[in-house]
Amino acid sequence: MKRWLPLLAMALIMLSACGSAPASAPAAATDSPGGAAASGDVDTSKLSKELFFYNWSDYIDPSILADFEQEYGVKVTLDTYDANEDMIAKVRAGNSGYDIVVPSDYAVTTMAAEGLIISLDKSLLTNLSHMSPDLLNKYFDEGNVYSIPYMYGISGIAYNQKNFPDGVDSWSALFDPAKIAAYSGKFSMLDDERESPGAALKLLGKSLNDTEPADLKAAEDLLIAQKPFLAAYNSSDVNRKLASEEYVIAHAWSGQAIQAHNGLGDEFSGNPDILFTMPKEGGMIWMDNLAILKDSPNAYTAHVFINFLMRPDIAARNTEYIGYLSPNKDAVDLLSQDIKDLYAQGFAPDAEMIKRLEWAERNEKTTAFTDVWTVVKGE
Ligand code: N2P
Repeated sequence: MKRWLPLLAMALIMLSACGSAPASAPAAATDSPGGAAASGDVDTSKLSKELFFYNWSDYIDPSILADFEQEYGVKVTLDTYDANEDMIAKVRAGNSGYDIVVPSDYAVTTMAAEGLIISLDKSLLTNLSHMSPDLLNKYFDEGNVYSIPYMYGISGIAYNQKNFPDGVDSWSALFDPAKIAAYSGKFSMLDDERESPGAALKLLGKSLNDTEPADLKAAEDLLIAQKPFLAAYNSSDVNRKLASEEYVIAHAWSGQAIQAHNGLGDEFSGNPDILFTMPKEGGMIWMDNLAILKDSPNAYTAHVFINFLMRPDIAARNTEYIGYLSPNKDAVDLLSQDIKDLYAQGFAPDAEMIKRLEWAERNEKTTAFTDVWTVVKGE
């Protein structure tokens, strides 16, 4: 188990070797001798009273917002979403009132191309030096011009080991009518136009970025055949429904599975029978990133908040709470043995698993996923 961290580091280096520019030197700390001592280099006179954070659900330890308020006197209002497309639609409409959003990799590309997010002021992001170089400069935002890694994770299958004593090893556990008939109404798929079509494409032995019409049609057919057996498309409380045993198996994000296993703060208690696996056909790896909106009224304060989230003690506490993976190397050093053990049990990729993982890309053809999803959801 102690071998997990070096393996993961090695795997990430392998991943970054294909497709990423070399990491740039971390931003130097700003030199401001006259800066307010209590809060590092922060000019407290420039802070707003409030900050509006639009983040995925169950994706931050609430005590961190309280700590930021206590330290800087800024009240953070949190609203949540469960899909990149929902968040982007709200922001695109204008005047969302939000300062900070958390797009995944391919969604950073979309938002930057549409001018929805600003170039970050790196002189305010002194804690960039704590980030893992292999997780900066990724294909979706080379140079991290628009975004800073928040958390990363993988999309696989969470299941209750009481119902699956021999484990689960294939996406067929969620698609094969001969299997899913036995747990009809007790399983869910992620409510996400890239995730669920992506899982169907993996079962077909294809790339989750495949936009060949015949392959997309085959994926669509699999999803339509699955639909009568599903309890729901669910990205929002699959963690709770696995923990309560309303579901016996589900397509889930790795952190949702850890939350189902461990519980989530005061929100709900965990169920140690919930385990997580990456099917042999492979699946998605992704990273969610902090970005500041073009129409953010509080951009200075938003930078201060992002820098706060990169403080290793804060990032480590957040990671322990939500169970995803931290792109902050100095936070990883602070993690408990308990969470490292879960990572080693399959809730995080090791060098072997990483070979089966793919990142979602955005290009002129990937709008086809919206069409597939519209058809499937409309059935
Ligand atoms: C947390 C959402 C994880 C984000 N509920 C998946 N990209």
